[in-house]
Formats: sequence, structure tokens, C-alpha cells
Amino acid sequence: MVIQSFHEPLQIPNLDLWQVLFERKDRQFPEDKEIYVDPDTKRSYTWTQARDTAIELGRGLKSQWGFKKGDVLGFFSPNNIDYSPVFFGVLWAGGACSTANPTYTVKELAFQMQDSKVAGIVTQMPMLPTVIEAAKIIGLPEDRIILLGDARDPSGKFKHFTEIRSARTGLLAPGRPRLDPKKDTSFLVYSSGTTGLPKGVQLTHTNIVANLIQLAHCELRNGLYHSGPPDGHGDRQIAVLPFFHVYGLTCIALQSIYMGIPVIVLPKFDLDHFCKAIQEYGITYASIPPPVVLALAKHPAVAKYDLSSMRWMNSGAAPLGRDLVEQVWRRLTIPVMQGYGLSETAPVLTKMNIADWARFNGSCGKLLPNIEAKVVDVDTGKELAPGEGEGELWFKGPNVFPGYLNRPELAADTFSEDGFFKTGDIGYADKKGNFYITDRLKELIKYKGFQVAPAELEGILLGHDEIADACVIPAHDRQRETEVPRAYLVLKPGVPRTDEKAAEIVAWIEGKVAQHKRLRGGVRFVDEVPKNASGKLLRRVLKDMARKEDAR
Ligand code: 4UU
Repeated sequence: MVIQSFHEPLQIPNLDLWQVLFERKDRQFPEDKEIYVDPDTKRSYTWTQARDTAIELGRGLKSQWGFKKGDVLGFFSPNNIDYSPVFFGVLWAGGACSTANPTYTVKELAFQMQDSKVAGIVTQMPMLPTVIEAAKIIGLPEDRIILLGDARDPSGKFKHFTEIRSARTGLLAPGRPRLDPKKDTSFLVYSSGTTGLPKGVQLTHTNIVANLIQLAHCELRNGLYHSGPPDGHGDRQIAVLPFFHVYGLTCIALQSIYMGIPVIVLPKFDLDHFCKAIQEYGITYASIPPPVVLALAKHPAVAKYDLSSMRWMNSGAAPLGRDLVEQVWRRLTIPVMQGYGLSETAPVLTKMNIADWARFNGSCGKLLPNIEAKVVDVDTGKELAPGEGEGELWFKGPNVFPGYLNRPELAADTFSEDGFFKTGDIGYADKKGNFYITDRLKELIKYKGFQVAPAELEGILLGHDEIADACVIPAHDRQRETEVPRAYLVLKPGVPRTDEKAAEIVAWIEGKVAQHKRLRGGVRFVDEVPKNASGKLLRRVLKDMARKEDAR
């Protein structure tokens, strides 16, 4: 049974993202409205400044690098107000952006940049050494590394992006290539999907355009997203979610310029910095992951600030405990509403309506417009009606990606025969159409909303001299409201199964992976890792074991 959205279907224009953001005629806010604001340096971009910076950069990339339609620029940077104007430059030139986690190690960065065949990488001074090493590995010339942000290279060797520009001629400079919004990629974000290593999720222009329109429709209906009068007293948001991840990318970096909502851009989450900015700028809403909800519910420092301007918050990217939602409400009278989505769906699929908030705590909301869903029984393949029970969640809609980069063989496992995307998430819909996520069928681990691919850690662990076999699964750290990776290991004969050995392995892997992939759930030694007759890891058995252990 196909579950339909209760919203009326929306018209999704056949335009590319640049056209929708910068060329549409029905913009509801003035062009000199400040959109991206840095609270520390006070530097900002208005809508026009973001557009003009992008055109100049796009023209510069074209004339100086020969950057053309289909080329890819890699991003390796924490949030900064320059981040979006730079990716708009790439979009202007008809290219795509491959956004990477700026805490990646050299190898992790090289993997993604190689896989997406970047023509260049944009970064900031503190990450420059990592980028230089990664560029060497993939054979990218050093003059294709450029900088954004406030710090410049004192030696002058690495150019700032503002040095790669050519002045625009006329209001909307000619020279943009013609794109096919339904086919051409705008962003390549990386996700491990249901199994294996991270893969490039090809988000088309239409995928992102659709999600901006779908989301805006819901939030306007909720009475949110006021772009406000020209003097700027509309909604204001704050970015602690990173722009390299699809949640921060669509819901903050892009939605703000689409709807004309100023966004205070923070480089990372720091509770005091976050609360101070909310108070100082009268922030009215925030998209956040569950650990930030936890901090708002419990951290004593929150009491030092006046957060009364905040009208609502959206939590997503990982499960959120109902009691935390209640605690935030009691402490701050802020409703925290949930959304649910994936990199592969650009990202939002379901969203809570404000009218449902108090009654359906624990739900991640209802289907966005133009989205259809199925709940499919994992054992029988039966399609379940709302209220009939839980199964794997499948979705179809204009925001669903066409496939993984260079991996056409994955299509058969990723999509059903009738074109539904199989998420690998387990959940159900109630009779009112509210969705609930209850478990995960796929391998993925989410540390504070960040993806950890077990296969990647297992591959590294198997490279350890003393490890014979490995299986990594999510454990639950309730204190931090997050999953953490835990390794079940078979040691080679004669290697002692001691606490020291466990600590040694945890420390060994720390040097090899980005911070969020560390084995925070620890290491457990076992005689064998459970496998089925054909040798496939039975993660479920260990996941259940971990669940029992963590519940103690
Ligand atoms: C339980 O994390 C994301 C996208 C997050 C997002 C986007 C818009 C959240 C809210 C919102 O409004 O993408 P990925 O690809 O990094 O991870 C996707 C996975 C899902 O498959 C699911 O397992 O993250 C998990 N997830 C959630 N789990 C995402 N949202 C939720 C949720 N509850 N609300």
C-alpha cells in the first residue's frame, strides 16, 4: 500500500538551483537583506553580495581554470560565511560541489576527493596541511587548492577564492552553461547507504530545488519562516550544523537564501557561543541534532542566557528521546519538532506539523508534499498500512536521488522495482500518518548525527597485526544521547584478551580516523563473530548483545 502525503502536490519548476535562488521573480524579500552573518568578525553577505561574489568566482573559475559544466570542486572547511557564496560560484559555472567533513584525515579526504574527481579543493588555513597531503596522493596540482575564510596564506602561495574572479559584466553575467536540472548534479554528499564504504550521493538540481520548496511549504503552513518586513524583524536562524552535511546544507545554508532568512554562522557547536548568539541576535529557530537538544535540556550553562526569542527547533539526523523534548519544553518553553531524512533524499522526507507537536511527541512527522511512502515487512515483503506495524521505510518523490556516483550496480538493491528508494530504516506510520523511526536495518552508525560506516572501521581493524576478525556495531551512550561505534574482535591465537589490549586498539584506531569514528563504545573480545552460512556478518546478533549490555 502506498501512503500518500496529506499535502496538496506542489509544482516543482524545471529550473536549476542557481536559477531558483538568484533569478526567480517572486522573491519576497529585499535584495540587500543580510543572509549570512559571522557573529565574531561581523562580516556578512547580503543576498546580492552572495550572488555577485558567486558570479565573479564562477567566471574566474571558468576563465582561469577552464572549469566547466560537470566539473567538481571539493569543499574541506568548517562553516564560514564564505562557504555558500563559494558553492554558488560553482553552481553558476554549472559544476557540482563535493562536500567533505573538515575533520577528516588525509586518507579519508583523499578517498572522497579521488572518488568525486575534483578539479580543485577549497579549504581554510588550519586544514591546509591535510589538503596538501591529500592533493599529493590524488595528483591534484597545488595551485588547485584555494582558501576561504578570514586567514590568508602569508606566503601568498595558496590563493584566496576572492583572487580567482573576473568582474561581472551586466547584472546577470552571460556565460552560464545550460543545465538539465533533473539530470545534472549540484551536490555530491557522501553516505555509506545501507552497506559498505561511503559513496557519492548524486543530488541533482531538482532534488535540492524540490526539497527547498517542499520544506518551505510545510514551515510556512506552520507559521514559521517569516522573512519579515524590510527592517529585518522576521525569523532568524543559527547554524551549528555543518554545511558539508546534507541537513545543514539544505535546511540552513540553502533554505536561508531561498527564504531570505538571516543565518548566524558558527564554525562549530560550543554551547556558550550558541546560547550567546541566540540571545544577542534574537534567533527565532534552529535546526539541530539530538545532542544539542540534550544540552538545552540539561546543561547548567543554558540558564545564564535569555533564549526567549526562540520560537521552535527542529531535531533530526538521529533518534531523539521523548523525555528530552519534554524537558526542553518545561525548561525553555521551546517546542522541539522532529524531521527525518537522508543524504539520498536531499534530505527531508517527513516533518512534524506544529499542530501535532504536543500530541505526537516521538514522531518525526508527516510526509512532505509530493512524497509517497511504503512500509514493507522485512520478513514477508508485505506492504503495511498505517497502524499495521513496522517495516522498512521506502520513499518516492522529486527529492529522491538518482543513484550513487560510479556505482550503477547498486541500483537494484537501492531502489524497488516500482522505483521506491529503500532507506534501510525501520519504522511505522500511525493511522493519522505520523511516522516513527524505531530501528535501523542497515549497517550505518550515527555518532551525534555524523555517519560512521562500520565496514570502514572493520577494514582498518583487519589491518591490525593481532586481529583475526572484526565486526563494528552501534552501542548507545545515553549520557551523550548518541550512538557510538563498538568493535567485537577476534584476536589471533596467543594475543592476550586484556583491558590493556582493548585500550591499545582503541588508541591505535584514533590515529587513523576522523574524530567521530573513534571506538567510543569500546572493544569487546569474542571467540568468533557471528556469520551466516555464506559468511555474511550477522550484525543483528551483536547489536542485540550491545543493547542488553547498555541497558544494564
Ligand atoms: C531517527 O542525517 C541525515 C539527514 C537528517 C535530517 C534531515 C532533515 C534530519 C531532519 C531533517 O529535518 O542524513 P544522513 O544520510 O547522514 O543519515 C540518514 C540516517 C537515516 O537513514 C536514519 O537512520 O539518519 C537517521 N535519521 C534519523 N533517525 C535521520 N533522521 C532521523 C530521525 N530519527 N529523526
